[in-house]
Amino acid sequence: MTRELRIGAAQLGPIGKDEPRAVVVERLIALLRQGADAGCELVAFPELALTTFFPRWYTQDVAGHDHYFEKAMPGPDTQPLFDEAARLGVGFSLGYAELTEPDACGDQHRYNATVLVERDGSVVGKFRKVHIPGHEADEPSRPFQHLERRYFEESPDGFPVWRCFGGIVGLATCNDRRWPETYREMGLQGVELILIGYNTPIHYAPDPSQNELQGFHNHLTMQAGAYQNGTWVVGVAKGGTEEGVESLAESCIIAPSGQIVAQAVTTGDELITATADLDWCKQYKETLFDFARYRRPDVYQRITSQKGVIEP
Ligand code: ING
Repeated sequence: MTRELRIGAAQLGPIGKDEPRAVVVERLIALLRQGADAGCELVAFPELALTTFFPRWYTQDVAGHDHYFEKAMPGPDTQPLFDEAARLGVGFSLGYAELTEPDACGDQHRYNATVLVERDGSVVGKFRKVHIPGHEADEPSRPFQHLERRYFEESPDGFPVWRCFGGIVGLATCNDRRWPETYREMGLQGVELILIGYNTPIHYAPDPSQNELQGFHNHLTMQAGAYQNGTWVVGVAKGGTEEGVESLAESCIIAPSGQIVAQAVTTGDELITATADLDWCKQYKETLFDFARYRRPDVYQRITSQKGVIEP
């Protein structure tokens, strides 16, 4: 008996800077219902799925974007999504901007977070984005900014994985997908399904030659991560032209073989689905990528101990 999990990737089109959360949540619920109709048990939503991608704008005060942050998850605006998910018996992952309660020092922290919710509406866990791209200071000469490093702290937590939905599930966010460590950190924990939301502008100001390769790099990184760790990977976009910024769509579901088994064909709200055979993971984890048998951390450490290039 194989462990099959019906999964969905709920791609979102643009969210306007003044779009009320209630309107966005209705869009999310519509996609969740489509997932339920398609037999999905788990639906992944994108990074920062409740609001526009606000790090594209500079504010003098870091708190200037706090109205885009959630102080609780679920909170009043998102409770309807949790309630409908429980009614439908469909779990989900949801990216959002997290503003924490003041800590012992009275400091509040801001993270680019994702919550994982089981089919009964209970919170399984929360992930905070590890690799924060972009820049910290105002760069008004850019056609649009990427100030994630001004508005989000880097996660102190690393990459947890959870036993849920009949397998081992992990989370990552956007720029995390470009770093091989992301997948291997979870691969070493036996992950079988990684859910990754992203907001990726096509134009990359530091090197515009990458613009035309955004779609290639998007799939390249996730397909490699899936194959090299024997895991399913779901990449789900907020795409389309949002507040004048063209962002990559091309959401996809990738098998442990690295093959794309489902891909979005629009740049708007679109659900794609697949039946993930979680036991397919073993065909890679117990052969080519049997870490215990073939991986060599003892050697890797020795190379780094040489401290750089060996000169003639
Ligand atoms: N966005 C982008 C990402 O890593 C980026 C940042 C844009 C990197 C374009 C390279 C090119 O997909 C987020 N939100 O991390």
